[in-house]
Amino acid sequence: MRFTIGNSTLELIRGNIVEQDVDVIVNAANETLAPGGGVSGAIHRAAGPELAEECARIGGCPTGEARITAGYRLKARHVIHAVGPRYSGSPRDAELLASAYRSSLLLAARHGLQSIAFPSISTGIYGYPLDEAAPIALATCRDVLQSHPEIALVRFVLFDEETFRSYERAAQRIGLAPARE
Ligand code: AR6
Repeated sequence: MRFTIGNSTLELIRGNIVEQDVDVIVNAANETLAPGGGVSGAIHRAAGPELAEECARIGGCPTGEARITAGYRLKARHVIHAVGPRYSGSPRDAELLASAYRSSLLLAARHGLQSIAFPSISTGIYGYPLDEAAPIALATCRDVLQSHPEIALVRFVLFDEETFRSYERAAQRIGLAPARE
């Protein structure tokens, strides 16, 4: 599914983020930036050990922020490591989740990167309920794209059918405009 936001496109697909041929893929990282399980494990395995070495040199990233590295053996030239919140049920969760997406997009814009692929941050091991996380993810991207038209493409790469459907419903709920084919 594709949506138009100003001059940019926001896309929802089912798939594996490590295979994406975009300028930058986003990793759902933790504060230490050490490779973990989930999407982070998959990205680190595909990129090779140099990725963990560069992450170790950076030395960590607070929740709600993001850091950029090279992509090594990935098709993507860069990886942005975004740290989403562990779900706690407090109102701060939503702020931190939005901040993880916003920080990633602003970092991409600052580096002149025009296409970016996101996983569904925090909705796996970090336990964020999908139907709460999806509208926050999409609305935050819509808001940033409105002031950063130089980012041409934001693609959400959703691993399983349940996640994909939740993002589809969220896109409808927040009223994203379907792209004309
Ligand atoms: N491509 C796209 N999405 C994927 C892939 C993939 N290859 N593999 C898993 N997902 P999670 P979190 C989906 O747990 O909740 C790590 O250990 C997955 O189905 O990877 O932010 C980190 O180091 C889910 O929808 O990230 C942290 O410690 C989504 O990606 C912690 O987990 C996110 O699930 C972060 O937890």
